[in-house]
Amino acid sequence: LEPLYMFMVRLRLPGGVLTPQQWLGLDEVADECANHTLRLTTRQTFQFHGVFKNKLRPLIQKVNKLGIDSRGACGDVNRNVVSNVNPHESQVHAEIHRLSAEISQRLMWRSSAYAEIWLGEECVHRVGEEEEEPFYSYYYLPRKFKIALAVPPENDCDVFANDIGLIAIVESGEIRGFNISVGGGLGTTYGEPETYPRLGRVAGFVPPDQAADACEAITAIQRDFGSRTNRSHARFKYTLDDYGMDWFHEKFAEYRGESMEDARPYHFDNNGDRFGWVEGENGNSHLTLMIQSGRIADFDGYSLRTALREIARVHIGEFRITCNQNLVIANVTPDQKQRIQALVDQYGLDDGSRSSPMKRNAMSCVAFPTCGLAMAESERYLPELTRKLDAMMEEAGIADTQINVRVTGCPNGCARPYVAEIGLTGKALGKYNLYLGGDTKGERMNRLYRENIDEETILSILKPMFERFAAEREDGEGFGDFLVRSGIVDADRSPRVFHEA
Ligand code: SRM
Ligand code: SF4
Repeated sequence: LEPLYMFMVRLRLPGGVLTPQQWLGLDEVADECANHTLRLTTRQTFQFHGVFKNKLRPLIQKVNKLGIDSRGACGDVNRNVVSNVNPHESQVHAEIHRLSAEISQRLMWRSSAYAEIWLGEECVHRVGEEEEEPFYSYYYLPRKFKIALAVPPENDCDVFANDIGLIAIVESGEIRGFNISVGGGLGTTYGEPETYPRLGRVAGFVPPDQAADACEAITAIQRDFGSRTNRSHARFKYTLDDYGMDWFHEKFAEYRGESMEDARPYHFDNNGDRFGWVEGENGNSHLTLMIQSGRIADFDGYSLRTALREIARVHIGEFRITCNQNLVIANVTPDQKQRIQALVDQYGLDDGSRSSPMKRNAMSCVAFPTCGLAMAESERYLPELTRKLDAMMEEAGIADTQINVRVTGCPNGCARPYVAEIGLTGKALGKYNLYLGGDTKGERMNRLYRENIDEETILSILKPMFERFAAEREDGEGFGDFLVRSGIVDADRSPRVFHEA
């Protein structure tokens, strides 16, 4: 008798865009093959949880029929390419989405094993016959690899948390090219100070038609020089810190055949989402809904999954998943807007007006019960934590301030806690490390403030900080910026001090 194996399946969805028909198909898959929920991830795609072994093939086959796959969603390859949702600038977004798909395709492995194993297609290779894998060869990458595209002033994809970040330089509504940041990555291991989160650094600029080639060249540098002997040192961030940026520039010129140009000026405002309706330049409207922790289910008294299914049945535009685990009902024509709004009202969906700015921007990773690496609760803890923080912020008179809170169940950083103003990472059941002092733009990391503390201690640390912030903040100043300016949190962010409380 075989144990009852259960799996998580993650899809590839470059740029996080899907049609209402695809939504309805995935919604059915959640019932037929998984645990009746859909989970939006911090990398703009879906995860299915509770997939029993005998449902794996049917799931992948059904998803494949919808024109979606799970290729490269996990493994030592380039992962789901994420991008800014930015639907109001439709021309720029269309180009960004096209490029996300192109990069994803360019860095995709070619093996026919996927089709053979999961889709039941015939084996096209005989034993002993080599399959051609032009980019990855037989050794793939030393570790996972991540690429993001941002359109300033919005940094909703946390571009600097990625191995490669493309920052669009837009002039007169046209993309003139991309600044390229390299070496972002957040995972770290407790007790191993040689592992650390790191934000990507801007290395230069490339014209738009060279962006995909540049990504391929950079990924190839990591393929050839990333550590193959120490897995916890195998991300690109460590390769860059080992060899240095001058070396990187030399290698880039060698692999690409030409150097990068100097980086162009850009400015980020925020790494959150804009909630509610916005009108796009094409006259259509876009509605961003808050989906707590990205979990789509029919909860007690809140039929979120049913509501989104109803919307998908009438919607003729598309859905866009944000990197903050939220959902955009995009390209709603003027005559459809009322119909969609009626469903939002009927089901009490949160268009941002039903939650505080802190709560609607908060993120958590999955953690228990499905993540095998979790040390503490995260998704199941977030509602309670945000309720308590809301009450404290209300008391301090700062309820309408957006404070960026992110929780994870372990130090791997799946909800990007190290780029939050308040970051919690699980240490043990009910215990977290508290990180403070990130900004609201995804441009500055926080750093460890207190280690291994329970909720009571976390709240007792934050309460006087909220009060001081309320009394002393400057006009428009964020909580993280205040903590740094007032000296409560040190400004040094070098890897050397990151783990020091
Ligand atoms: Fe992650 C591993 C969930 C985004 C860093 N991540 C995992 C696994 C697969 C656990 C495992 O290996 O057994 C988690 C599955 C939990 C579950 O039960 O579903 C998991 N990661 C997630 C998601 C679903 C979090 C979420 O709540 O949305 C995100 C899925 C993204 C996607 O669609 O592809 C997710 N993971 C991230 C991010 C954020 C990002 O990419 O923007 C990071 C930090 C950025 C980075 O990569 O540096 C991240 N996940 C990790 C790491 C640490 C990597 C490292 O360099 O040390 C691991 C562990 C590992 O790879 O060994 C990990
Ligand atoms: Fe699991 Fe840790 Fe990622 Fe949370 S941060 S999903 S606990 S690996």
